[in-house]
Amino acid sequence: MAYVYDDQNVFAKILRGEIPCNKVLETEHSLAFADITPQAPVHLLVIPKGPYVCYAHFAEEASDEEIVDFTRTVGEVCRDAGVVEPGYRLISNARQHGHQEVPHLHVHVLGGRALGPMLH
Ligand code: DGP
Repeated sequence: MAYVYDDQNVFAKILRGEIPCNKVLETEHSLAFADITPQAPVHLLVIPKGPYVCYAHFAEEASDEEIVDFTRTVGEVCRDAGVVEPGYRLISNARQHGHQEVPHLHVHVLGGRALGPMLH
């Protein structure tokens, strides 16, 4: 599938330093920061630095090094945020039916309260 990446999306601007973010962790290939509209006491976003629209795009085109870095960063963010126990939720909304608002792959890390059943 041909993925089209819009480099004017807000996370691309954060990566270029054009708009600020509350950074919690940065690695060679990934960045984690606080969501601007938190839905839970812990609501962080983890993004790869590369120009990937969604998870399927990332899995198809990213290098093994980027994928390992991103996967480990998500885990490290959960650990550092203190949500591994009693638990957390990872969400990655993708494209139209997934209600993705920012077209740069991101994983939401939610925790700090009981989250209830899965979304609609
Ligand atoms: P979604 O694409 O629907 O999975 O969610 C995008 C999330 O990005 C949403 O929870 C709000 C967050 N967000 C949007 N704009 C900004 C921003 O400028 N800074 C930060 N930190 N988060 C943002």
